[in-house]
Amino acid sequence: MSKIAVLTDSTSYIPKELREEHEIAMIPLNVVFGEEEYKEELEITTEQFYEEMKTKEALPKTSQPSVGLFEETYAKLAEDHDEIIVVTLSSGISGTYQTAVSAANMMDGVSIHVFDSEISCMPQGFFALTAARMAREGKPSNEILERLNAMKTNMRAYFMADDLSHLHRGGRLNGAQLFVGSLLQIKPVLHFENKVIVPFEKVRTAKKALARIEGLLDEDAGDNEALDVVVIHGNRPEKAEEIAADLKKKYPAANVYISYFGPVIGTHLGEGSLGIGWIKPTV
Ligand code: MYR
Repeated sequence: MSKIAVLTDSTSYIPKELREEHEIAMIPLNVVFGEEEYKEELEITTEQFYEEMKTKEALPKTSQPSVGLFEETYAKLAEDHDEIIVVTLSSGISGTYQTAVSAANMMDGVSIHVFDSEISCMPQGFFALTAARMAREGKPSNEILERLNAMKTNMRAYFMADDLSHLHRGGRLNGAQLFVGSLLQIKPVLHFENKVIVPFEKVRTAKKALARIEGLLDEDAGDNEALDVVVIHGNRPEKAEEIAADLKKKYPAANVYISYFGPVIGTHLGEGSLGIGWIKPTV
């Protein structure tokens, strides 16, 4: 039986204990303040990042892992695995997927499958967790990849940024011409379409945006309560706890997780952002 490792990039923000429990390897993206580059999770924590964002003059930037770091990580995993499944954030918002593929093409003696999650954050993590569970059950890589592809149909994530200018500045907001002149006054509900971020609906206040996202979850959940749901926050742990507690009451059979927008995604969404992601069981 082929031994399969699962590797994901840091932007899946799977809480550390859960990631370690499932033996998912992680490769970090970088956040850059002026001349200083930090590997997120390893060299800068999420708390430190939001603190620095408030105090540093230069706004942060982000960068993908280098080909060299991918090669090193693959080589290490290849010491005790025959195959590697790599789950990356959407290729529409980062070059990470392409770099993972280029590095994979340079490796011999290990079979590497790079999967573009077409999303990011903990919804990306749901793909990695499924791959890890199936690998542990001894499923072959083709079956795992088939399941991951099927999951894409059922994956949903809606989010909002408290200050849209970060997304705009980083060039990751498509369809923003709809909002020219009012970027700071509106709180549109955002989502991924064809791998990129687009506004889903124009909403004026954060309260209405959150209510709309919860409404979308409600419509989609129907009677099917066995969902995996995640509340994702940009340095708003209390608010996330409050939303998660409400969701647990509403959907008692659901697995409700709390995750966060870490440094790299926080650079593009800014502090105060909120999102909810979910996936229905996929057969
Ligand atoms: C890079 O420099 O390669 C990383 C670029 C990351 C762009 C992030 C844009 C915001 C993504 C929001 C995801 C929300 C998912 C629920």
